Amino acid sequence: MTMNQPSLTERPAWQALATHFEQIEPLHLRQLFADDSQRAERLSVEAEGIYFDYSKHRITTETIDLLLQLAEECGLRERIDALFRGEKINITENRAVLHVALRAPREQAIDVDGADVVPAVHGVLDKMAGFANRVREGEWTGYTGRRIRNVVNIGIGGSDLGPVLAYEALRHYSRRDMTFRFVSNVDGTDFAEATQDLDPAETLFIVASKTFTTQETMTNARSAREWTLRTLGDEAAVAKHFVAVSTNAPEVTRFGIDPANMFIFWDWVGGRYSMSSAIGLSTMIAIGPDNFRAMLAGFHAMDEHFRTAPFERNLPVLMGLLTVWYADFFGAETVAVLPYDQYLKRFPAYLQQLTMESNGKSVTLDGRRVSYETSPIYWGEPGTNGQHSFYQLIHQGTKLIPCDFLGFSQSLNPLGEHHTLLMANLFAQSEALAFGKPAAEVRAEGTADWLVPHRTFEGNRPSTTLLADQLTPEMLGKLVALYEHSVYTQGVIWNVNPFDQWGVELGKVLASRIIPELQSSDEPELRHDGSTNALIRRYRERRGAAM
Ligand code: G6Q
Repeated sequence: MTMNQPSLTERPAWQALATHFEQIEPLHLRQLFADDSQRAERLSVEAEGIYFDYSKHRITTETIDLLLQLAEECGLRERIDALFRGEKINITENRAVLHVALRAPREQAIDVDGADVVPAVHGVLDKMAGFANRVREGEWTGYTGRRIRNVVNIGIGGSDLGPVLAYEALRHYSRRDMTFRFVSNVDGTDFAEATQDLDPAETLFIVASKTFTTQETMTNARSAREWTLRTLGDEAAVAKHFVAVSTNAPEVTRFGIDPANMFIFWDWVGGRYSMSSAIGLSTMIAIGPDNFRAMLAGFHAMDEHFRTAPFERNLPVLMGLLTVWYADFFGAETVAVLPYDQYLKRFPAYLQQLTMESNGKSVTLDGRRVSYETSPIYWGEPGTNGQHSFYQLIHQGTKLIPCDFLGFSQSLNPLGEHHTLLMANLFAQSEALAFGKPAAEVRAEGTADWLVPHRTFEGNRPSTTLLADQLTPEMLGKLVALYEHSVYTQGVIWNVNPFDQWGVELGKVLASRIIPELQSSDEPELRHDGSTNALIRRYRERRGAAM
């Protein structure tokens, strides 16, 4: 299915796009809108409660037709079906990729190696719900009988960023009488600051790790156990204050966590695709099982949209293809994600892992070096803060940065005119980026000639606007699934494997070699390069130095 495909750049649609780009590149969005009074209607879609306006992109309907043709030539339809059928599309790890099964309704059947996985998914969800309710209602108590008031999720990467995003995004729906913290960094500061004001007798740790061998997570988990036992004294306290989310039962037991308090998931759930699995346990405790299920329903609705909607009205497909258009034809190196909602402040960080760990690849599925650009760099901050910081570069810098603006018609915290001002800023920014302010207009305002170039806005800077009614749990699920499937679409076009991450291995191996060199009391024999040797020596010399 994926092996020995023709190179992407040899495909007819790719070559047609290359020629077409020459015609599009000089066109200005001002002209494109002036020429077509229906452009906004023509180049916007509404699906699953999201109004997706892509009219402020440097495209025509012909661009979209060619991109859709490219998707067909790359077999996107077949590859989507392969994903949903549970085929082992993660070929370098010989695994199925079935995050969509995590949010499948009870009555659906999805087979992996001949067995339907949906009953097991719902079994875990039910177990999570039972546990979350007991904690929320104060029935699950700590070792001394006090109720749990603090939940600390210990995990990193995919076992951290999803829970953090979901907690922050859905804080409005969360238990306000409980404290939720997230520890990920092996830097002791992370653990120390997260726990310094917490009472161990009222604190539950969720150790979230698919492998249960991740150095950072296990180091933090051991420190958490010491921190707990320092106050509570008895090893038996561990069973009341620690639960695990993992695929590795033997390691969980070895750590001392009661297997009855382990919430499982499966090897067909990739870390960065795991926020709808048991990795979401902290989210479920925070927002409650009903809200969690509403979030899963949102994920599922977008999964179904991706699976069934015709490509020309398919949000993840359009989003993915536009990303390819800018990365490969305009040479845009980044995408800015700009949520006009404070609750989505961690969405850019979440998307950085989802997009860049997935498609930050330079080798095709059949092992050839790509001859085109793959994943752009994703970055961003919530509006309007970004406006007073880096937007200058987006408006007047030398780089082309396609932007995703996200906003909601209704605020969860209506407060005077705040929401009107917030949304006015969103609409103004995409308008300013697209249409700019020509020199003639600046001059006509009486600006001195020498100042005109400085105050001119070229415009023609592309953006998508995603507008929904309200940030509900369901909508969060839809938004995350939208980006997940957009990433898959990109991966299919680029013919890379979005589901492995070999690029994180080398650093781990080298760190494990360096650890004993830093620990050793004798001067170790260093066999690194000159720079690394000198850094290690200096660290060893200076770490004990008086301040
Ligand atoms: C995600 C990656 C990675 C992973 C972490 C944590 O797709 O695989 O970010 O989630 O390395 O791994 P564990 O859950 O096994 O601790």
